[in-house]
Amino acid sequence: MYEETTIAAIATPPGEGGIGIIRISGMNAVDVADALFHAKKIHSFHEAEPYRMYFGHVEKDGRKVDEGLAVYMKAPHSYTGEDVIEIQIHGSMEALRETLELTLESGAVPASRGEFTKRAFLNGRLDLSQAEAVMDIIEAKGSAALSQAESHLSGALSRFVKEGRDELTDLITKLEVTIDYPEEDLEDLTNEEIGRGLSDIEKSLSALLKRSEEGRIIKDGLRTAIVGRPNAGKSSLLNALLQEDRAIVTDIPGTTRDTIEESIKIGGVPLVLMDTAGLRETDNKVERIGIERAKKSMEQADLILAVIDGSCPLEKEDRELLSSLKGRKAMVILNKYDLPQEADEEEIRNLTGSVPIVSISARYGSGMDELEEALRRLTEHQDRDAGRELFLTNLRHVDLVKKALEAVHRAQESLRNSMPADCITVDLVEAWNRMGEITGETVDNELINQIFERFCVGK
Ligand SMILES: Nc1nc2c(ncn2[C@@H]2O[C@H](COP(=O)(O)OP(=O)(O)OP(=O)(O)O)[C@@H](O)[C@H]2O)c(=O)[nH]1
Ligand SMILES: [Mg+2]
Repeated sequence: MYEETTIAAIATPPGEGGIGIIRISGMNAVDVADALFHAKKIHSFHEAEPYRMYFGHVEKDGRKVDEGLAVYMKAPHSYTGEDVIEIQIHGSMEALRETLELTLESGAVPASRGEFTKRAFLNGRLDLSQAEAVMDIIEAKGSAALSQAESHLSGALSRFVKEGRDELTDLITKLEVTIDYPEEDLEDLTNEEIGRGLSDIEKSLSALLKRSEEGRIIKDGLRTAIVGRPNAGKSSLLNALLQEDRAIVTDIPGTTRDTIEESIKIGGVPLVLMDTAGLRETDNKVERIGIERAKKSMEQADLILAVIDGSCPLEKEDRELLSSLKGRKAMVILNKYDLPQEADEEEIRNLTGSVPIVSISARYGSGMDELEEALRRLTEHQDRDAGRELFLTNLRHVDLVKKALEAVHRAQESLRNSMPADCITVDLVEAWNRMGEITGETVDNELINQIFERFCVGK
């Protein structure tokens, strides 16, 4: 067991709720709980049957604080791997605070952020990538992100890392043999095998990185910029998608100045919608800054919704915008469909290529179902793949896989140039170490602390 202290925290979020949970973990969890929770059927949790709920009450100086249930999870078969007791009382901040105070008076210390999960990691209950997945589950913003985090928690990423490292170990061992017995034929044979092995590892790491871009999107949301000329109806579109009056809509061109961000979900995919200032030439300083921001949002966007006022002929700014959509994930939204249409659809098609076009009336809400359907089609593979394939959703992991891949590339280069075996080995060991950092097999304490500081208290 790694720690001698017993920690306690309120595990449920602050605020009022039906139930609130106090979590206690450590060598003295049972004694701490005994000092404050009086179970009806037993005198002490030392007598308790593990994993069974006991009804009772929390008592402070002979006064009943609240009644509730408590469960004892015996080491090592608990979340942290230590003795854990969870006390469920009513979700009253006052009752929870008093109960937590009692645990501290009985010898527990307040848990720091993520300390329960950190103990689980240090006691070998979870590897580092699984511990991080716990955080990702808590923070998941959509069903795709959740299913990916669940798959990391159940060890999909750990298995990928283990297989990769096993293959690397295998290659390193083969190379060691050629170093020890440098007969020529042995080396030729081994080089061919090493080449194949390296290429397999290279392929699987590159494929994982490619999918990781998708991973970021399902986790943080598809950054979706709503852009177009002033008065095209961008803010009206935002409001229609959100089904609330979020952005100011007026008939004065140049109403929106600052970029407004709001999240919605289409299918299982979260979108971060950015309503932006209308694109035009202007002398107004504030508006100009807004337009700069609009352009920046557009550059950074994963998806562009180009709003065109269908009731007027296309203007210079429309044409510029439409031509910039080629090769990007985008959609043209012909707005004001309730008015006679003047914009030339044929020209729009010529300017944009294969970008889908949807006609709507943002003001009256017609065509919104078709728009949502089109958005779903654009984003559906993001949702579909999420359940099946392994993604990286964590930047730390992406960075480590990149570094491992670079090391593999260097090893391939050395092999091509017939460098001595130990030159290749150095890079393979580097790749092996980097992969190990994902699961926490080769990391230092400081990094571990940094990772767990991102957690919430009580987890
Ligand atoms: N008839 C009609 N009018 C619309 C429609 N959508 C928006 N409008 C009107 O067009 C005007 C401009 O709408 P906004 O949503 O503010 O346009 P915007 O693109 O955000 O404009 P800026 O913020 O100035 O860039 C308002 O008077 C809206 O009521 C529509 O579908 N039909
Ligand atoms: Mg606006």
